[in-house]
Amino acid sequence: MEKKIVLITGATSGIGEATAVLLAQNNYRLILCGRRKDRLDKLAAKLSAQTEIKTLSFDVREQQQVISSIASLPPEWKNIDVLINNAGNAHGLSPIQDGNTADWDAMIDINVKGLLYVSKEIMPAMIQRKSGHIINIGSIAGKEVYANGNVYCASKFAVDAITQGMRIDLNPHGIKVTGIHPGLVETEFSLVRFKGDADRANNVYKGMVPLKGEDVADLILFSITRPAHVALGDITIFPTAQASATTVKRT
Ligand code: NDP
Ligand code: 8X3
Repeated sequence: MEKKIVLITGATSGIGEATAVLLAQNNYRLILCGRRKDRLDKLAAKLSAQTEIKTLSFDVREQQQVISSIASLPPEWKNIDVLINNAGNAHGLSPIQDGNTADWDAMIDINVKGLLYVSKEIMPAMIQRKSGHIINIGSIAGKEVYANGNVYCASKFAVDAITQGMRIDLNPHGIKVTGIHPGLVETEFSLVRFKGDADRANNVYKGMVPLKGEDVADLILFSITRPAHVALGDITIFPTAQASATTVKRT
């Protein structure tokens, strides 16, 4: 059987990178995306012994970059079977009245509009072929609002709504849509949220064992390997120490 093609956004770090590594081991052809070209090149060099890799370096906020990058794929890479909308981050953690508008713009532009821009370029070919699978990485922050999470939570609630909307609108076209909503995963996420403050970032995972990117990658692999008639809808994944956005057992 022909190898499936998977496009992963945010493949330069964390959940996206772990997913790229796992899917390369499982015989998928990969299109790896992110802004940091040096990291994409390094990852492609590491994985190309296992599978065929393409890299696309673009900013999901810039619709023209998204359009031209995806249009630049050669014909043999255009039939994307699985789209993993993973690129995203939190920027800041403050009461809404103290929020930084540049952070608000970043979260809405990347987590929401970026996901839409990428999906818009990939859905038409899936619709034409009457098959495909879109995985949107939401968050527990898209299920529960927590103190100071305000706009990040709003962006992930939007991802949840878009995921549900995609599932309904793409249903006539035979396309699966899965929302994966992780709790605490130790990646570069907190370092980005706290603008490089490593002490503050490490504190998020203090006294508990968080998920690793690999744990979410496992779930993604499980989701895309179900039989044709089985579609996973929404899945929340927590570390064992976590029971809700704010209930975390720490030693
Ligand atoms: P990381 O910071 O480790 O990875 C974020 C990825 O997103 C990077 O590859 C980054 O690539 C990419 N990205 C960020 N901004 C842009 C942009 N403007 N254009 C293109 N790519 C971009 O974090 P995670 O792996 O943890 O995050 C992945 C997803 O998981 C996010 O959507 C996040 O919200 C979600 N999530 C994370 C949780 C956690 O606790 N870590 C929990 C729940 C959900 P580059 O900088 O090279 O562009
Ligand atoms: C990331 C999980 O709880 O830090 O989406 O918002 S949380």
